[in-house]
Amino acid sequence: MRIFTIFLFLLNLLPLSVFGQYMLLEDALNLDNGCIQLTPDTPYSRGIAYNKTKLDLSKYFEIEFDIYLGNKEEGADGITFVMHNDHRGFRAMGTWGECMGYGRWLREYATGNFISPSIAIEFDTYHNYNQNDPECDHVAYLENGSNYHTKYWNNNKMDFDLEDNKLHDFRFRWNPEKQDITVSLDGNIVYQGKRNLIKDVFEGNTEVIWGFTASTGRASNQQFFCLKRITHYRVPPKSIKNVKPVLPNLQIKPTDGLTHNKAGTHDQSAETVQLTEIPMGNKR
Ligand SMILES: [Ca+2]
Ligand SMILES: [Ca+2]
Repeated sequence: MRIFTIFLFLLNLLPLSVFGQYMLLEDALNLDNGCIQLTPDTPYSRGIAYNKTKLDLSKYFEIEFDIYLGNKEEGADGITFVMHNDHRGFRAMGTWGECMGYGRWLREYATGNFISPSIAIEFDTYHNYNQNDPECDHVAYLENGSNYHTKYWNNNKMDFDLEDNKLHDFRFRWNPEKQDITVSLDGNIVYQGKRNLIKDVFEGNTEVIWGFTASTGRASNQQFFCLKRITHYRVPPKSIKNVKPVLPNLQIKPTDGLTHNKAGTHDQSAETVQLTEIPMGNKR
């Protein structure tokens, strides 16, 4: 019985150790608390961290992280969560500054430095005209190395601020059967979309590299992320409400003095998403 218990314990630990390894590029580095810093609070920084284990898009999965966007409201530029199949593999990176290490300066640039094919969720903390950004911090869905977006989520608050010196709970959920993407931040659903990722984005490939990118420009902030949980299912669960983590939460030591934006807010029952639209080419 005891041996069986130890076996179960090891079975639980194995996937976390597999998912705990990251390839770090440029300014990214390991912090003492088990989190990974993407950029220091220094201008013109760029950091990228890719998990060494690819994600299988033919399976249901949910990933949960804490992200930290800094402590200066006037800072920049933000973090993206990225999944890609770029030919540069674990060396792929995008442009610095407003491109957050993911995208390019203008969506018309075919020759710029960007990650593609890919999808990304951006947590954008700086207003940039060329990317059609609203004037407040926001979350948006991106594809194929373009930071330009026409919709965003800011909780309907024009003073929405992610650089509040707090950890923010971020979840990304993929349901391959329904082809649904669901993203939540601090318990709010901030993006929902239907997309045949394997066929329409990743050119038939089911395995993708994934991780985080971030950069700074003239303005900066410290930016980092911490893995909390990865849940993989061979069969999609019948109801989101019934999803229980297969793996235990990875214990991280909280960074000194940091608290969650909304501690313990994990209620996924609210299924409404309020996206705000900025028409393409909008002049402000
Ligand atoms: Ca801000
Ligand atoms: Ca921006």
